[in-house]
Amino acid sequence: MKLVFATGNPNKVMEVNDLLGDLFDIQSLKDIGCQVDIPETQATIEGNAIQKAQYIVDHYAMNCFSEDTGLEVKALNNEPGIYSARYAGAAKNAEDNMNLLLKNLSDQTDRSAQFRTVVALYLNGNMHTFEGICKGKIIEQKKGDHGFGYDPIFVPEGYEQTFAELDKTTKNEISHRGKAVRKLIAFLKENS
Ligand code: ITT
Repeated sequence: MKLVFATGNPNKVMEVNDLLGDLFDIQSLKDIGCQVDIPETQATIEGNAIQKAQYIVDHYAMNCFSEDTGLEVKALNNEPGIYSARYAGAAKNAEDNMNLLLKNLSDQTDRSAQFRTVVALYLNGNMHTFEGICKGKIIEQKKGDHGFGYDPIFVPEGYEQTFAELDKTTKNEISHRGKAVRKLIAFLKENS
């Protein structure tokens, strides 16, 4: 089955491709000639995921999926949340985002946080969503060089290492994205 993955983030593509393997024929935005930075203007992670998939439906009329992810930090009222990519500004710079988060958390003792992913799948006329959550905490200094985004400052529950220190197989086993994508795969296997 042919499915477009509506993301401009190559790190997401790598992680999701590792999970999907050869099960489906995944097309990138580039493959379908879409060079737009798809708008994300909704107030929730779920709303943004649906908006990205709906964009492909409206402009290309193809089955597709997208995902939106936010880092929700308890002591910061669940921020950066929907602003995770552009927390420190429109440049979407991961180092700047982490530095700002560490600064905003510097006087907080509760450093608990979670990543939340919502995958939105548009399949044959219907939209479906799948959620994955990974709980953990924000540490005080960056560690590791795997992964992307906030991985160097996030330690998942039950582990001592950050996502950026863990190998990609372990991250996919326990991560927000891994959990949401495994629900997507189960649904697709039953419905295609
Ligand atoms: P698309 O919207 O094109 O898919 P994006 O990078 O803009 O790509 P999001 O809107 O979902 O993606 O932004 C989420 C941001 O949160 C992302 O840019 C990273 O900075 C961060 N993020 C997402 N998943 C992450 C992960 O697994 N580990 C660390 N940081 C992550």
